[in-house]
Amino acid sequence: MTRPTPSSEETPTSEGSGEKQTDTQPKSPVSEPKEAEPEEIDPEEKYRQAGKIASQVRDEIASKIKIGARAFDLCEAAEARILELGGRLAFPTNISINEVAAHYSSPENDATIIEEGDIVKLDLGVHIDGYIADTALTISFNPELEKLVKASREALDKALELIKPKANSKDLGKIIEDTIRGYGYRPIRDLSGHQLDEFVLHGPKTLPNIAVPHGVSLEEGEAYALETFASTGSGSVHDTGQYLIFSLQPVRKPLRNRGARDIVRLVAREFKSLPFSRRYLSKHIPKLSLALGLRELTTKSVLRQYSVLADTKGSHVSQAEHTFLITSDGIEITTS
Ligand SMILES: [Co+2]
Repeated sequence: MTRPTPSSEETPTSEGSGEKQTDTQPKSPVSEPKEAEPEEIDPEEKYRQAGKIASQVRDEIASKIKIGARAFDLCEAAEARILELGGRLAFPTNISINEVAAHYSSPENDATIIEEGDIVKLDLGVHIDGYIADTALTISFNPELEKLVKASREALDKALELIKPKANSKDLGKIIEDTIRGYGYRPIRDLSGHQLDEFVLHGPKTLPNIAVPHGVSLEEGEAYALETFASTGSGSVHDTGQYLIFSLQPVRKPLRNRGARDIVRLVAREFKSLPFSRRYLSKHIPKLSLALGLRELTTKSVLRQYSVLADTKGSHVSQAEHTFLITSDGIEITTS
């Protein structure tokens, strides 16, 4: 799941960006190498387990993305399978079609069906005890868009080849942009890959899709999701004003609606600060309470809402994404 770049941010690179919320979330200290209890599995191994489940589910669901398939069924199937394999949801499964680049996760009673000519992005997330795997692929039902699918995939592969301790995000952005432009498309400049941390999906360091003047250094021991977006449109996304994904913010406010209090209790228990879908809530909260509760919580900024993001109408967007760890001698891709 991508990190939108706040419009005030000139270079999508550093801490101190507009997205303060993620910085203030409580971070548990990463486990010290001191005498850990023998039962305790180290974070790297949890990243690996999450990655294994995420890649398996991604590939299984990819084979179910067909003309006539319902977006709702694909989201539900992916999430059920993640849980069945022993993972938890790091964010709701996204099925974003055509000019929609990101953050579309079917609402309850979604009638969206995959049609001939569509280009479909599947983006899913798994965590094991807060250690996240985030991966995406694109399937095209339009032969003319095969090249677009290849462009984001090749950009991702080339950028991954540059990863090692001290790699700079500006070099990644440059090779992503050059590769996608080489195919005659535009990279989406306001979407970025992102650092991962325990129960933190969008960490402070970002990985831009474009060349930027100043980057950040990637360090050994860090985890990232690198995602590339190629577009036949403007290369920029806008908020469509549709909100299907939310996350709980670290604020406490008095709440008037019972639905609002129920939502907070459920989400704090099941997702902590990780994103969740409206579809999930609809299974546990009655319709009217859900509508009133969501309204109060978003108005009071207790919930952050992620708008569905789209490029220009009629354009097409492809995406590719892997999660990786930076090791002493390079990279370990957890979702390959
Ligand atoms: Co992501």
